[in-house]
Amino acid sequence: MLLGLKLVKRALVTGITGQDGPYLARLLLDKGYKVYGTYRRTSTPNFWRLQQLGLIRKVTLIPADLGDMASLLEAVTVTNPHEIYNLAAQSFVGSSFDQPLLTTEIDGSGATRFLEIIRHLNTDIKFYQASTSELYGAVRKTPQDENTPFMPNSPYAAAKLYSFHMTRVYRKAYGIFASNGILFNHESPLRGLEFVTRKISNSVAKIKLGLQKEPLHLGNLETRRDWGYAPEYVQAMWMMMKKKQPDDFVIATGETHSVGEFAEEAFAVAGLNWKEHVQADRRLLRPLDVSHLCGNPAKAEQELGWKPRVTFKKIVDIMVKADVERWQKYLQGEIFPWDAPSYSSEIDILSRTVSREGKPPVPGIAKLLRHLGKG
Ligand code: NAP
Ligand code: F7E
Repeated sequence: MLLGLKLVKRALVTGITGQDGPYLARLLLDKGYKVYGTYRRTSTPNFWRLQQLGLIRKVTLIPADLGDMASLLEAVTVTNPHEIYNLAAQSFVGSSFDQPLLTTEIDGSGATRFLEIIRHLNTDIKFYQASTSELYGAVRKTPQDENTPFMPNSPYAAAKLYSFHMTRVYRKAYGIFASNGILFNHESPLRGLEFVTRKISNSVAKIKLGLQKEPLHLGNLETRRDWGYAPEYVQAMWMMMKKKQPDDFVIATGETHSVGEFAEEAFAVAGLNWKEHVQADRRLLRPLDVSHLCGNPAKAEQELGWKPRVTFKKIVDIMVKADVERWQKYLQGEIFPWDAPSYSSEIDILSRTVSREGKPPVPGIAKLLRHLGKG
């Protein structure tokens, strides 16, 4: 407080168009922050998530690319933030095998660009780095915590290992408030369609509604992940920035499930047997994968007071119901912000099924919605 005026905190969130960015922006707005978010210039704008959460007019958007130092310097200078949340990344592990150098440039060097800007411009700016459970890679110990050795198994993880250490190095060397959140997989209806959970929930919805006849092709069904709920995980990011001292924290649920179990549960939510609809496809296997992740969030519980509440079954339920609802709205001719129309895999269905009369063209939809508690 200064002369009775409350200081409005300013946060700069990179990657505001991704899954986590809008949830974090919503949380920060609720806490009274002025929120700036960076986005990349693309030929087709990608603001559906911000629109879906009703945030597009509440945040100030700044064009910037993590590969372009000038744009980052401009973003920090113009916004003069108290806190930077660096969420932007080429975050799809599969693509990192196809684009290892781009991934290194963005996910590795991107953080260093910000840290250098902070070092030269204003060392009071707090920095959050989106680190990841992928760092554990060829896991040495289960469950994984802040002391478990890292052994990356992908170009993505190797790039994130560099940014993890640079965040730590700038903290130690220059006294910058720079923290790593080592977040395990976290999901939501805003997850990108290429990630396995959303790929499954979207297919379950289409199969249930009769929009997809062919089986769902998946790669490694045995691989295990510790899946949490994204809106809760962004709270942990903010809590890390509130600490007196910067530090690194594992954010996880402590529960682990296989991809097969996720699929089984997701089909069950729609009253379907996954064995009848899922086909293992060797072409979807990665050159190298991470087989077993399970995090220990004890430090976050003790030092941040953060605890996961939404776990596996509930997350699957939320995601399947959200996708069923979207397809159903679409079938009824509603227009709403959504990602499916931008994906080549969905285009055939979209052009086949437009309901001009505003009636569900798929029989049995009312029954399904009752089953899901939506009708
Ligand atoms: P996401 O949905 O893939 O979003 C990534 C964001 O980064 C998007 O806004 C994307 O913009 C932006 N971006 C990509 N390349 C960029 C570039 N060159 N310059 C500027 N922006 C760029 O990822 P997320 O799930 O929200 O994850 C947020 C962060 O946490 C990422 O760093 C990810 O690696 C990390 N992480 C995620 C998880 C998880 O389970 N979700 C777990 C651990 C760590 P466009 O919309 O234009 O593509
Ligand atoms: O894969 C297997 C796949 O792509 C999970 C990112 O947010 O979390 C995410 O990375 C597992 C892998 O996420 C398919 O091989 C099987 O073992 O959903 P995913 P990810 O690779 O765990 C971490 C924490 C991040 O930091 C990342 O940014 O599922 N899997 N079949 C499949 N995966 C995909 N995508 N598609 C399949 O058909």
